[in-house]
Amino acid sequence: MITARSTELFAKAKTLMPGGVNSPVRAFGSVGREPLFIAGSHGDRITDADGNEYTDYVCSWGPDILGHAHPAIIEAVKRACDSGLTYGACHEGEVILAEKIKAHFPSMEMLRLVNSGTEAVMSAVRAARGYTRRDRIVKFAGCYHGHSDGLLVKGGSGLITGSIPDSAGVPAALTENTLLARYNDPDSVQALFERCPDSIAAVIVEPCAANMGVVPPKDGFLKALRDITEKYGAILIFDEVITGFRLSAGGAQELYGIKPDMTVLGKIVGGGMPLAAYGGKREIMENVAPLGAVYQAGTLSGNPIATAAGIAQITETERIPDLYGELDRKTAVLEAAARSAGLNVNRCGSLMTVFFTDTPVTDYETAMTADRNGYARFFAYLLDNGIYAAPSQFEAMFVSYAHSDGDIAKTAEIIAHYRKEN
Ligand code: HOZ
Repeated sequence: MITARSTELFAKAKTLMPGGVNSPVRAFGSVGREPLFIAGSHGDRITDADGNEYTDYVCSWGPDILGHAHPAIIEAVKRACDSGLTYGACHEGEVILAEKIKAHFPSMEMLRLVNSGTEAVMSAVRAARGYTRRDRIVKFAGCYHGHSDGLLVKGGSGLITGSIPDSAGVPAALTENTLLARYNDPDSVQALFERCPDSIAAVIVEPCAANMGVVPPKDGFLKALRDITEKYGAILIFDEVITGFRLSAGGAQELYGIKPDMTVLGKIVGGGMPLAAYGGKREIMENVAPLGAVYQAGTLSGNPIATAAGIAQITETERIPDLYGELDRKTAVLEAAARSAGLNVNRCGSLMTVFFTDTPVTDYETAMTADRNGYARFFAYLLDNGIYAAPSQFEAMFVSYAHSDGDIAKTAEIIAHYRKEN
């Protein structure tokens, strides 16, 4: 496979951007290859700058649930562009999208549109602190909630991948109110509340973790978080940036039947454009400016092009009968193939990770037993067979509705023939 143009672009990019990239994991650093530069995408395929085509299981880290360049979304964006790119003022698209989000996530009685998951989480935590008048928050080791200072503590995604669980450049004073608990271990949360019964504002969790690889919640874990936060008057925040509109139309909260106080959405909700949302109980959100004293703002928040893409994508998902059953069925084929090759798989709906460890992965510690070199070999094998998977052991494979049965079968066959000793 010739990748000369990608190599050339990467060489230039490295002189211009740290590591040659605008987000760390895409540098392919942990899989020992050079990144591919993508020139185009369509359906379940991406094409690199040298014209090589791959079946894509990254799907832009989740947003492309209907596949790349979905005609209805592209059309909606083009139409919106004709009316201008940004107003910095109110417009109807914001209202339509907010209404749609609320219809699927009734726990989001009021919400705000922002530009990225990082911004949404940062704002949700601030709203929770403002409402409760408490400073501490609880997060789980291995969960990733974007790159705001207070949440860069034992984070997943690029932080685990790059072995920098606690980022440099974050003053200790900004993380001293971040308490760490163990995923899937309600006792670790209970213990923190017993130590600080009156000062924890919120517990933030990925209801199905997907940034230390996919780690589904054990039975009763989310319910225990609901009970503990209720008992101590703290806010339960579900970070559904990945799981929202992916595990079901109403996200993990609908799938698992647990209602959080606040929710953060990103990725799918923006249809591939930079858009995210945070929201929750009306009494919490009424503290956000201009109604209340919790400040958060943004010139591009609720941008008309991004809202047009989000509305179009959600509308399309609503039109597909049994979308989530289909995604589950397709991903189950890949799971079965990986198991037949003797691989250790975690899957939740259309999210899946093959872990190179014999230990069942249920939290950060067990995820860390995975052999990164083993994953790097698997990644290289897939890439050389025309399959583009996450370039890190600690991310998810994303399956979209555009993945054809033929491509799924082909991928399954390739995975089934993988030998760990390769
Ligand atoms: N945070 C995203 C994955 N969970 C993006 C990773 C990257 O591009 O560095």
